[in-house]
Amino acid sequence: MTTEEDLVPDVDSSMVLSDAFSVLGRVPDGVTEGEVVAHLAEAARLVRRRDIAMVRAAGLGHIGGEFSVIDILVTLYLHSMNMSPDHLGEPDRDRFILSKGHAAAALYTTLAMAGFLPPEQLSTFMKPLAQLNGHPARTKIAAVEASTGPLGHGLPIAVGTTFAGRLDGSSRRTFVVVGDGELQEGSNWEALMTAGNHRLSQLCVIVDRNRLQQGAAVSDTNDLEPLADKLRAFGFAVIDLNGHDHGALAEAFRNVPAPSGQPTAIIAHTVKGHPISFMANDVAWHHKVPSPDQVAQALSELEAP
Ligand SMILES: Cc1ncc(C[n+]2csc(CCOP(=O)(O)OP(=O)(O)O)c2C)c(N)n1
Ligand SMILES: [Mg+2]
Repeated sequence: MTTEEDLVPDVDSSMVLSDAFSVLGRVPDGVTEGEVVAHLAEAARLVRRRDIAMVRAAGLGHIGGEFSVIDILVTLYLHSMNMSPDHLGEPDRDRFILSKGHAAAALYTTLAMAGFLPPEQLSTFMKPLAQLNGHPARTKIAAVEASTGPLGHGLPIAVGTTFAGRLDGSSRRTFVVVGDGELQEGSNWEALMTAGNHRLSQLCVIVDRNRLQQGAAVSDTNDLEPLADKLRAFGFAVIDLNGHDHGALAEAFRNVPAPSGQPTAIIAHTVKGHPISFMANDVAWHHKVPSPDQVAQALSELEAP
């Protein structure tokens, strides 16, 4: 079995420059629900195109878990979160933490799509001394709230962040994305217990439920089911949805905080590697680097509809 240490970077720095990147920015106010979904779908398509080129150029990345989470990230940053590049210092703005920090390239590309990073900076991903490290660092990127990468830390930080908002008397919400394999870390369950007991209604935990972790299925490693029942027992209002459905995601995020006064948990059913035919649901693509032919095929599958 291939381990992380066995991977020798196959760097192809010309790759990233060959693919154009248009910054679509936030969904404009006052548009129809259909226009919201169309804007987010186009942004997600462009983010995936850039992401695959970045992973090819850097010779490293976690493309499977990036492609499973991109629709969630794009919906949050371009539509649902009360957060804009010009007002990062605004105390009442929403907060976001990518606990599954290995999907960093997806976060950076989404930040660029939303105007939080200059798009030119994307070509520095994983380069020596670059700010765009393999895992996000809050000391290097203004829009990054917490440094993540070691699994099991982002959700506990998000609980603290939400508590701080309550103490500040702020209406801000904190969104955190955890991987399903990541949920095997015990620290998450301490954090979930705290959030439920204290009814941290401004917290929204999104589980990227792609059913795969590194090298194996979650169910074959340390199963999470019945996950929704567990989260309910910990005091959460639980929503199950398709994590690639921008409309369903936008509606779920709009309903945070839940009227019940509980924290929200969204189990976002996703497909690792979505929507690429040869990557989808294949555990090998957790951190495999595509060959030039595979990049070409993926880009052709990601042509405009
Ligand atoms: C504490 C810790 N242990 C191991 C790793 C190595 N690692 C990186 S990603 C990953 C699998 C994570 O699976 P999951 O949370 O399901 O992520 P996704 O499927 O969304 O990529 C592992 C074991 C790590 N980053 N941190
Ligand atoms: Mg997973």
